[in-house]
Amino acid sequence: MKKHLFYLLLALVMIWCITGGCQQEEEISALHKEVPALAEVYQDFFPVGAAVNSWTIESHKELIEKHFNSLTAENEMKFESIQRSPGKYTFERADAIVELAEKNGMLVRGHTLVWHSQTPAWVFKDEKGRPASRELLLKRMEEHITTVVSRYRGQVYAWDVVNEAVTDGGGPGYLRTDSPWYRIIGPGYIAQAFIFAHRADPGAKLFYNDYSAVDPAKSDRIYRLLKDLLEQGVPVHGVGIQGHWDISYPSANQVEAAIRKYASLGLEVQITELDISVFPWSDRGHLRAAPKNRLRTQAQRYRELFEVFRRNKDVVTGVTFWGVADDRTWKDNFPVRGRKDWPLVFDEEHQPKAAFWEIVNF
Ligand code: HXH
Repeated sequence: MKKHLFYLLLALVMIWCITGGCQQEEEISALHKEVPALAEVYQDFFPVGAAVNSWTIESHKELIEKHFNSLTAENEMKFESIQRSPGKYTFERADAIVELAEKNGMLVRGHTLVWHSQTPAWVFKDEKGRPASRELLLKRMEEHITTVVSRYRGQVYAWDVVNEAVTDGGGPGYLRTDSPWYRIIGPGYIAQAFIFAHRADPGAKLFYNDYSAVDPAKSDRIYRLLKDLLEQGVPVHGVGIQGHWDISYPSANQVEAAIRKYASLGLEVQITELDISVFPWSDRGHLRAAPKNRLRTQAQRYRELFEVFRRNKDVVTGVTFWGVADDRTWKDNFPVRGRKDWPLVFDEEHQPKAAFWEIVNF
């Protein structure tokens, strides 16, 4: 009886196989293999990067190793991660990211040295808890930059030396005045940071990085800052356009105009933190799943933006996504805490989305 059942099963499997059942399996796995590697598709244009963290270098390893040839640490190289308390440097998490990059022959962008955010409060205070003097803060800036940039000399090829120093408007000047770096050192803090970084690694490309960098008014202010720095002979080599965008902003033309404007200063341009939210900025609603129509729109936005990046490959020297796949993105907590977003080109199951196919088929 058992024997009969066995032969019946065997026959069924054979019939299934002859009629193409197992072949279909093969086709599905072949289809899987046919997902092209993003960085290979873009090899004649620019490196394609992703922001990673201590968790995603394990959980998203397969996607990272297949698709990207540049990595940025999402948090692990920020001041608060590397020097949480005075003189106590912790490099383990940053090192792990650099190691993964080296193992795979990938570039590393360093993010970030001088920023008003994610910097411990002690940096701006003296031993007695009073505001630090200009001299003390400059000394600390020099020490931090020299230590971090020297450690990764020859491994980190580009640094976001200063992040988000330009104002969103309102005041008279073009610099953000609510930064303790500005308040204590004065406007010269930016030039100083670039000079210290250049001394520590003369071979590294040094970037100024900011958000809303394609907004006409803010890009005027960023342009003025960069022009001033260049006229003073400060070693600045490029501008990072963060690229935290959404399905209705900004237009491709606006992005292209900003790229050409920065490039007219003789600077390189990189898109350093790209993601495209399915929520327009003013939309504070929640969604349980990613709606098909918004994902279609998102895919079109990705297509037109990558057309701009490719067309400007003479000056666009890198494009980095701020994350790997939709299951883990900072957008789940910004600008609305705890709201799921789907801003990247790989979905929550690590599969390519419509947006992925739009940027690889051109
Ligand atoms: C980036 N800032 C940082 O460069 C990166 O290090 C971080 O991991 C994620 C994003 C983007 C950002 C900038 C300003 C901001 C919030 C996020 O604050 C705003 C407040 C009001 C209106 C607009 C921005």
